[in-house]
Amino acid sequence: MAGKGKVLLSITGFNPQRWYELLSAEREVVLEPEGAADPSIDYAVVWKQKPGLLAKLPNLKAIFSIGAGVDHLFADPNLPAAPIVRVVDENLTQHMVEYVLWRVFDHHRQGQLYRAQQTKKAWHEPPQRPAADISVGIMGLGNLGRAAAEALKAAGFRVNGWSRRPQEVAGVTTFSGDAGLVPFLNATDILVVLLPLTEATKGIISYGLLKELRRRNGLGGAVLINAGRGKLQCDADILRALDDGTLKEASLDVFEVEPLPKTSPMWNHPKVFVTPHAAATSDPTHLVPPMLRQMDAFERGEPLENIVDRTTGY
Ligand code: NDP
Ligand code: OXD
Repeated sequence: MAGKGKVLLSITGFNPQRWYELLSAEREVVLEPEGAADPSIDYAVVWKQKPGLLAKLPNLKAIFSIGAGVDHLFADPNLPAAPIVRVVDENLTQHMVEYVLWRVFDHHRQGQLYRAQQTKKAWHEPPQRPAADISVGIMGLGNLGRAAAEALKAAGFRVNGWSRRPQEVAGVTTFSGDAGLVPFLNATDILVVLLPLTEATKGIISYGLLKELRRRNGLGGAVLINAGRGKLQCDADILRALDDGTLKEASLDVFEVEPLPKTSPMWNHPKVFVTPHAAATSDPTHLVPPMLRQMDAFERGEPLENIVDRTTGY
């Protein structure tokens, strides 16, 4: 470990033990609340760190988010200027692709209806449509959105994608920017949200946006799947859209407030499928080795990879 930079580990909301064990196999690691203002700390590995914590580290060289999203970092008004590295990893991407395929297929194959029928012991076969009749639209064509789009295409769906800048994905109809949003929604039956939370995307999933989705397919209504961030959506708008038929169903992995309060009507809503921000869990077994490799490379003078652009916030 001699000559290797020291790491501060600060994880809020779940157990840091495994991260600690894997990081400390190769480097000296201090677990917050130890390490406050320690001048010998070079790197911070964080999830929802306490505001102001990182600004007190005088020699911080890089910040590693243990997730793909970095809005948790920007929630700190005193975030220091050190480069931020986010997760881009095959294992995390595979988890997200599985979640998206699972939820799209469940809505497409009417899982909610069959679960309700089963409770009533009802033997009824509703009409079935092929995947090729359904357009799935993905908001966010980044690392996760692109992989989900490719998997959905391979599964037989028509796929649309929307991003900030124009993007190309083979076999996917792409739209971009403000001008592309309504045409994208008008061509989409099942909306999958894989956007980062930024100033520009906060609250984007509004009632008005959901109204623009297409409703002419064999699903009996439009569907929303959000695995991006909860603050992209307005929970009350989604409930309104479900209750007046603007939306047929929703699968929500993320919520404006997490954990989802016990009083939320989402829990018992017959048209909502809830998962607890579990679409793609960060697994330290897969994510620590590339972090350690990046620290080693950085100390050899090589550039860091997957750095967040502070001007766009993702
Ligand atoms: P990327 O940064 O790779 O991709 C982000 C995509 O969103 C890009 O296509 C980008 O456009 C697009 N985008 C950003 N801002 C806008 C905007 N204002 N208008 C239109 N498009 C926009 O992120 P990832 O794919 O790696 O991750 C996406 C998000 O998924 C994360 O930020 C995180 O919030 C969430 N996530 C959720 C998990 C869960 O378990 N629920 C797990 C992991 C991640 P462009 O291509 O033009 O840059
Ligand atoms: C992430 C997450 O951003 O787990 O990786 O939400």
